[in-house]
Formats: sequence, structure tokens, C-alpha cells
Amino acid sequence: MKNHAKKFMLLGTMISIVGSSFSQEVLDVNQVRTTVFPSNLLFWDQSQFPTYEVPKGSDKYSMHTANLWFIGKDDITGNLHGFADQYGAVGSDTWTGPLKTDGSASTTVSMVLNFGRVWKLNRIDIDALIQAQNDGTLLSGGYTPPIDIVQWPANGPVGFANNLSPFYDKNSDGIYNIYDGDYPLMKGEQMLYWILNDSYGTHQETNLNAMGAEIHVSFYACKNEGAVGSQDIINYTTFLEYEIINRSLKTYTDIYAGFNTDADIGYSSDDYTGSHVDADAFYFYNGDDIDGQDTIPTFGQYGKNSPVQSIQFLEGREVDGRTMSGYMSYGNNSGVAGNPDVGNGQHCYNYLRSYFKNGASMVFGGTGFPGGNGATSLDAKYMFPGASDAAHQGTGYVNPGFEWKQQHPCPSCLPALPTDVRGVGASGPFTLSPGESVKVVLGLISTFDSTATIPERVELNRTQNKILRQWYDDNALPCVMDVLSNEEFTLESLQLYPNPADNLLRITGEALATDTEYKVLDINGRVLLTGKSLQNKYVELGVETFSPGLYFVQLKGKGGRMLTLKFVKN
Ligand SMILES: [Ca+2]
Ligand SMILES: [Ca+2]
Ligand SMILES: [Ca+2]
Ligand SMILES: [Ca+2]
Repeated sequence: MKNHAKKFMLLGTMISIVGSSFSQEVLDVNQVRTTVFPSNLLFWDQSQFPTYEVPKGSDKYSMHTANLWFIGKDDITGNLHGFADQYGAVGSDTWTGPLKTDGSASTTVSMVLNFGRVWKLNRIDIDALIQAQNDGTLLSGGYTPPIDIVQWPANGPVGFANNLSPFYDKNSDGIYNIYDGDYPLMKGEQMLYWILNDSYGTHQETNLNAMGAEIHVSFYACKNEGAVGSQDIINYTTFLEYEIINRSLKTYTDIYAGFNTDADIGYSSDDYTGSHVDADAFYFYNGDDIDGQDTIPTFGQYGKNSPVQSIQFLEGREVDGRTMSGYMSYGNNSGVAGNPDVGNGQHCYNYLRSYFKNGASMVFGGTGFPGGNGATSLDAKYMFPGASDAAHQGTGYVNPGFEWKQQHPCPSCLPALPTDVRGVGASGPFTLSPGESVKVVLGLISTFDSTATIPERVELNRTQNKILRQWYDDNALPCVMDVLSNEEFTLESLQLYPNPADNLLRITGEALATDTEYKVLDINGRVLLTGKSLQNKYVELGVETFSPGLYFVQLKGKGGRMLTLKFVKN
């Protein structure tokens, strides 16, 4: 574990702002367990220790800290606005709660206090609520809804946005009321939700001007207990969704949204990093065979079975066909390629654009620093892309002539020494007008394979990122992601037969609407068939050409509720 003495100051600072309501929640539905505070400082306990535990219960942690960075230029003055929290050494760039919609982008102390919390939703609780709404036990008092469902921040008070957190609005009156049949819309099996802004105070972390940004954060995961083959990826993955809304009257240009990460794979001082350009991801892995200071790992160190931890831009602003526009790694030191100086937002903005602290562009080769051993003169956007940038997008479509990795800085270079690496993946540039918003969705995969070498694990992680992207784009994740419902549309209400099937398969049920959309997927999440149910309310699938094995049928009912049925082809 690293000891960041400076980190201890943070909690005191935050408490003075949000008082006793500074709460925490745990995401723990699959093989990842992590504690989250309502802040922009993720994956650590806000004082010293990491919290991104994977596998769950192992007491080993693949990441130590992470933050959303978001910086752009005022289109009139050219001044930088935005936020880039790190460890909160002297203060913060972000606070809890939404902002007023009158253009002032301001808030009040009581709003900051009221939103000093994380809401936690479990899908089984939403299903139970819907059940209780249907059978009358909600109204009769026979069912007590969880407090986070009752207090779901769907509607802001006067002066703030009426629609904050998403909900199913049964009577379409714009007002969240579970007694009217409304319920929170969540993703995954379990979801944590909180709201931040960058306007309440002075940006002590960067000295940047406030942007007037309101940030809705959803952090969710799902699970697949019967996972087959690559489906198991989902049990080691979490999703972070940011919706960033410009509540100011300014237009910002040249914005980059980035994810700053200090991933210590277990022991912090023996790691490497790199980017999977063709998967819009960056990653961290152990730089030697044994995670730990010595050959015998001690507490909190992975030893031989270390994971590759990646962060993928599943959604961002696509530029030049990529949702991740760059990846820049930096070291845990104060040098020109080290930690951004506290109070210097320009350093963070440089890293978001693949420039060093002094404004020099990253170049391909060596450490990426111009003039260094092994460095070429080609400007580069992605640090250590390995074989993942076959089109050479990172170097302006110019072929640099070799594969650049941290363990292979140049054809004649010795490998770099593993160390404490950090990095920022970014998406941009783009513009936000007043009231406009942008969505950034990250997929965080931890890849384990004790039978593979570490370089093989890196390639497996790259493949897994491509699979996750495909599932995500096809809305075909191998788990139930959406709880959106017409109340009778349940698994119990449907019949699928014969199962196993030879040629024809039929799905019937009263709940099947005329235009229920369906998709048939194989175990790798590839979509094989799509269509809609017919007038007489059944789905008939011709599966005679399918290879023997397990398949899934996803049905999307009224209100968007997704159900997944399984069948076996003989
Ligand atoms: Ca309503
Ligand atoms: Ca690190
Ligand atoms: Ca390590
Ligand atoms: Ca080691």
C-alpha cells in the first residue's frame, strides 16, 4: 500500500462542506467490490487504502484511485474551465448536487448537503417494488420500499432541473411517485448513483475556472452466474456512466473528457501500462512475473496471478472513428512527465491532449518524451499502443516502423523498469453549448488467466475489450441490464419450447405484445437473428442451421423491459 500523507487532509475538507451526510456505498454484485463516496475521487477510502477489490473477497486491489477530468475553453476568452480532481490534496474541484437552471449554474449549501450521498439500487428491489405496485401490497402497507427507492432524486426542487435521475413515469405527469406506479430506471444488477457539480466553490485542485457542469454518475455492474466461455468477462466488469451537462450560459470548445487512473496492480511499484487503440481502451498490468516487492508476495499483492486492468471508452464523443482520442501515462514524481502540479489545471489539460506538462507533444518511442533514448520525431496520441494501432491513427497515419510498448521502448532499447504508473485516457475534442450535455460510458475489465503469460494476458484483455464493445453496441450484454417494465412482462409469463430444439422454436405467452422485439445471440454475444413478434403474439425461430450449443433470446417488451431466455440447440 502507498502512504499518501497528503490524502488525509481531504476528509476534513469534505466534512466541512457536506457535514455528517457524507455517506458511502458498496458496489459488490459480481467479482468486483468497491466502496464509493459521493465524490470525484473513486476506488479508495479517501484516506489511504485502495478499495477496487477483485476478485471479491481476495483483499487484493487492481486500482488505487481514479477521477473524471473535464476541461475546455470559453469560446470568447479562450480561458480554461473545468475540473480535474486527483487526490484532493488541498481541496476539491467538485461538490455534490445539481445546479440551478437559470444560467447562474449556482447552488445552495442545503442542496450540497442533501446530495452528499450515494443512492444504491438493486434490481431485485425494483422487481419487488413493481410486484408490490401490481398486487396492492405497496398501497396496503404490506410492502415497505427501500429508502433509496423512496428518496430517488428524480425531481429537482424549484430552480433546479425537474428531471434529474431517470425513472419510469407511469402516468406521464413528470412527477416521481411510486404510489402512481413509477419506479427508478437502473442499469445492471446493482447501480450506485450520485450527482456532482463543479460550481459550488473555488477549484483548489487545479485553480481552473468553474465550467458550470452538473455531473450525473451511474456506477453499475451485472453478473451471469451460469456464464459460459467469454460471458464470464461480465463478472469481472463494472460500468461507469457520466452525463455531464453545461448549466452555464457559456459555450465551451476544445473540451476533453478524460479518466485519470492510478491503477496499482496490487503492489504499486512494479507495473506497466499501455493502450489498446483498436479497442478505445487503456490498461495496466504487472511489469514483472510476481506482483510484489520480492518473489514471495505479501499482504495485498497478487503474486503470480496478477490481472490486467483496463478502462474502455464504450461511449464518448467519437472523433476520427475513435471514442478514445488519446492515452498519456505519467509517473509518480514531480518531473515534466510526472504528477500534474497541484493547482495547475494546464498540466491536466496537456495530459488530456497527449502533451507533457511543459507543452511538448508526446512522440512515438522511448518514454514518449521528445529527444529521449529511443524516441522518434513523430508526434503520438497513444502511449505504448503495441500492435493495436495497425492504421497508425496515433501518429497521423504514418507508420513508425516498430511496435512501441513499455517493455519494448524501441528496437534497440532495454525494457523500462516497472514502476508506479498512472495515466489519463481521453475523449475529444468537442463543444458544449449552454444546456447541452455529453455522455461518457466506461467499461472497466479485470482480466485474469493464471495459465497465460503476462503478455498473453494483455492480448486477452484486448480481445475482451473488443467483445465487451460489441456486446455493448449490440445491446447484447450476457446479463440482464435494464429494468424497465410493463408489469406483466416476466419470464414466468412466457413459454419457450421445445427446449432443446432441433429446427423450430416457439415463444408464446399472453404478455407477448404484437411488436415485441427479439434477438437471438450465441454465447459470444453475436446476434444471429432479430425480428418482432407477430399479430397472434408468438415468436417463431428457425434454428436448423445453428451449431449445437447454448443460445439466448432477448425480448424487449413494452416500456423497454428486457428479458433473456436460454435454449439449447441439439
Ligand atoms: Ca408520475
Ligand atoms: Ca500506479
Ligand atoms: Ca503491481
Ligand atoms: Ca514484482
